Amino acid sequence: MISERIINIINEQINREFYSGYLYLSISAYFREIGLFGFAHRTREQAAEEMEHGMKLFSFIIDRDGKVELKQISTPKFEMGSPTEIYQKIYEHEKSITNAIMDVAKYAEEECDRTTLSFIDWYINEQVEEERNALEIIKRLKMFGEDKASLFLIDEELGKYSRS
Ligand code: OFO
Repeated sequence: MISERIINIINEQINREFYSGYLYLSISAYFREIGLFGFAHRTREQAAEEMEHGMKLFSFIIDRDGKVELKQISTPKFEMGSPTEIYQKIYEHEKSITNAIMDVAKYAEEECDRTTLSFIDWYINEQVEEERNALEIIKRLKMFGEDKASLFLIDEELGKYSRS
């Protein structure tokens, strides 16, 4: 039997994942607006991934016979800047998501809820990848700079990203 406390924190996490989707979508729209189509593609794909993360949590609550509560999704308050600045903020955001996932694991541990622990493991591993992805882009932007030629090449590469 899954506790109310765990259901509540997972419902919060559904909201965070969909908010992440909104955040990436807003960034994607901005990149598109300024002509960085590869960056726009990469962040749009990330938005789709975040929606999938939210849906996975949604299904978990249903599978455990819990009550799904869909909370209001806030408008992303995100000041756009240079690609490096944007990716720094993305990295900070992903770290905050990792902390939230760790809280789910902590609650599950406290309650010896093995089912939730095993389920949330996937998210813990996923967050390693999400933080790494943001960091790698930051490192490349810092290494090669943000002049037009470098941005063009990084943009081309990000445009080839595929989730499969
Ligand atoms: Fe980018 O985070 Fe989902 O889990």
